[in-house]
Amino acid sequence: MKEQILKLLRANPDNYISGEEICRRFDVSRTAIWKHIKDLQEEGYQIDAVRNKGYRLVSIPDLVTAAEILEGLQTKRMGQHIVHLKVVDSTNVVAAKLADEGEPEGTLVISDQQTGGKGRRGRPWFSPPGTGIWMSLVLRPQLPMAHAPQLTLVAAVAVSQALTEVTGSQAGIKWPNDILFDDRKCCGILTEMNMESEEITSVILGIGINVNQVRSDFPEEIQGIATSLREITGHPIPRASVVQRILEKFETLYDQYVENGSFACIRDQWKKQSITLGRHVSAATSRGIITGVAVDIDEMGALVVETEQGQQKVYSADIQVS
Ligand code: BTX
Repeated sequence: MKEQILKLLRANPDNYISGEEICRRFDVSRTAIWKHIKDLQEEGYQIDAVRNKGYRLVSIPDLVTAAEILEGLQTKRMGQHIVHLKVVDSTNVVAAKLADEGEPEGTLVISDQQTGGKGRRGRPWFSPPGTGIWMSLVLRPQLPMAHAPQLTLVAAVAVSQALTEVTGSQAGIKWPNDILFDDRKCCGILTEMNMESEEITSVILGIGINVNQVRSDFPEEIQGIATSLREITGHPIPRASVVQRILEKFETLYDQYVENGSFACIRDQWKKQSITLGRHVSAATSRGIITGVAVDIDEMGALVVETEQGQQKVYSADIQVS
C-alpha cells in the first residue's frame, strides 16, 4: 500500500492528491493513509501535507530501496525481485543463502551498509552507510565450471559502460575485477560460485561502488587509491539510477554471453573498456610473479602478457599496472 501511494504521488509531482481520493482509490481509511505518509516521510521523502488540499511529493531521497530501483527499471529478470536491507555483514553471504533456498536468477540483494564487506582473497571491502552501492545478484548460468570467472569480466564491461554513461567520464577496467577512473578504484567485483557434483548451481555476483563519498570519507589506508562517482562528476548522484543502468547493461551482456557460451562475443567490448592492455603489468599468480606488457585477452578471459621469455597467459591473479 505504501508503495502504491508513493507511485501515485510520484506520478503527480505538480498536484496535491486529496486524502479522500487516496481513500477511494485504494479503499483504505484516512488514518491508514496518514500512517503510510508518515512512514514515507521518515524514510526521507519530503511530502507536503496541506489541509483541504492533500499530499504532494516534493523531493525524493537517495535510497536504494526496491521502490526506488524498480521505478522505471527496464529489465526482464535482473533486479525484478529485490531484497533491501539497512545493514548486513555481506550482501554476497545473504544472496548465497537465498540462492541455496531456491531464489531465481536475477534476485538482487542490496544494503545501505555492510559490516563485513569482502573483497577477493579475504580482503575487506569498505562499505559505509548511505553513500555507496553494495549489491549482489543471484545468477544461475548453464555454463561449464571453468567459464565462471568470465562472469566477472562480463560484469566489468557492464559496470564500466554504465559508469561511463552516468558520469560522462571514461571508466576503465583493470583486469580482472576493478573499475577505475584515472587509475583510482571506484568499484570492485567479487564473483563466488556454488556447485554440486561438478555443476554450477548458482553464481553470486557482488558489486561494490563508491558513489557519494568525498575523499575524507575513505579510511586512510585507501585514500590514495580510491575514488567515488561524486569525486569524478563533482556532484552527488542518486544511487538507484546507477543500479538501474548497471542491471540493464548487465542483463543484455549476460544474455548474449550465456547464449553464445563464450566470452569471445564480449571480448571486443571488454577491450574497448580496458585500461590494462598496452600497459606494463606485474601479476602475482600461483606460479609466481609474471611481469611484462599486457597485450591481449584471450577467448577464455585470460590476460596475455608479453614477457622477456615470450607470451604467457594469466588466468587468475592480482595485478599491478604501471
Ligand atoms: P579486491 O580484493 O580486488 O579489493 C579489495 C581491496 O580494495 C582492499 O584490500 C582495499 O585495498 C581496497 N578497498 C577496500 N574497500 C574499498 C572501497 N570502498 N573502494 C576502493 N577500494 C577499496 C574487490 O576486491 C571486490 C569487492 C566486492 C565488494 C562487493 S560489495 C557487495 C558484495 N558483498 C561483498 O561482501 N562484497 C561484494
